[in-house]
Amino acid sequence: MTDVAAVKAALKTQAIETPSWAYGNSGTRFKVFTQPGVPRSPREKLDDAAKVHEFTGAAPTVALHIPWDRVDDYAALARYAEERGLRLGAINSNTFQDDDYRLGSVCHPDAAVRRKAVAHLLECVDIMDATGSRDLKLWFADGTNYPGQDDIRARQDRLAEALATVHERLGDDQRMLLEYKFFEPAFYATDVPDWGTAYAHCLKLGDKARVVVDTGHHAPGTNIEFIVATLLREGKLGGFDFNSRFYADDDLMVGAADPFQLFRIMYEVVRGGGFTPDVAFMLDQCHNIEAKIPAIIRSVMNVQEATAKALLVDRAALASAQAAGDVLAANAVLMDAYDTDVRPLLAELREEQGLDGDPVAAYHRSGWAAKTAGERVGGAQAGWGA
Ligand code: AOS
Ligand code: ZN
Ligand code: ZN
Repeated sequence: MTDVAAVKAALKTQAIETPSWAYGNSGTRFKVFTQPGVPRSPREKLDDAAKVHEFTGAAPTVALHIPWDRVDDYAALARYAEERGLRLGAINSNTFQDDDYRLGSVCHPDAAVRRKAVAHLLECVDIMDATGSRDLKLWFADGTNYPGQDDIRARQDRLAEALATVHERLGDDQRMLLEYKFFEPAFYATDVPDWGTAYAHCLKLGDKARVVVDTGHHAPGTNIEFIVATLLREGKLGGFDFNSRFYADDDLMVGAADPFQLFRIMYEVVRGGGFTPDVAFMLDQCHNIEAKIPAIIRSVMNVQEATAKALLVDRAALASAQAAGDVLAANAVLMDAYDTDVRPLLAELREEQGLDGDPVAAYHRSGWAAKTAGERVGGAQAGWGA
């Protein structure tokens, strides 16, 4: 038996961070599609994010990307967010867009390029000071395309040195989240390809360094929930970049490709005591062909649904089936939770919070899409191609 009131109370505390870049135009390397009403500035991205929060009640923070969200006054941007009921979330660095980074950034063989990359990361921490953000999210495009191109071990040494400099600069309440990705844009050897490499660096760095799991950054068939369980056990799970993949780093809506995988991940989060603000639930998605705000609302709802199912797992029944070695009964307990239709429970929960039970329908009724399509001309590209 599970306590539905406790499940609801837990769900009310869940916060899902939306990424500023998901509000902008995006595409693949073949074509960036423009959509009407797309934000032209960081402030307009926040206006859209405020709509997602208004209708879901579960998306109070927005991740920024530097330089895509560069402004003169970050404290003023934070105040702008606050006026809309939002806070600025993780600061995402960019050490992949300059010509200088052809052979890497913090792992580059040239010390001058490494200095430039580290200076950018330190600038991101300055921005965190101004915005009040807790997390610096680090994803490095560094790697090599050909065997022998550079020394794999020397690149790890350079990475460790850069990370240590940034870790040293972090304030008491700040953290760095190191993201891994098994390939792309480097095709032979990526410098942070997997959770083990990220974990090894974070372990050496210290308590402010955590691993972030982007659900789209694994080889097909990888058991992501096992990684989540392991990182939680070691106290090193910093958070998630949620999205879905069919093939590579597809950045589709979380829970769209494999809602069962998302449930299994959320179950390990709940089981491992990770359902706390220490583990950041962030989206890292691009909406190339679908309407962006409804897609982001849908994504928030998908995370909520997977979480609700994970919270509904009858842990006592599962433990006794496991202890009895009853394989089928144990599996059935998990599947019973997964097969529960939690949509009525979530609609009820939203209504208790004074929200519409159906956030997508409420958004469509709000007229925001038509209003912005009329007012915003020449929407900005997210800055992200693929
Ligand atoms: C890249 O593949 C990573 O997923 C990054 O987390 C992210 O998409 C990028 O840094 C945008 O900020
Ligand atoms: Zn990511
Ligand atoms: Zn990615």
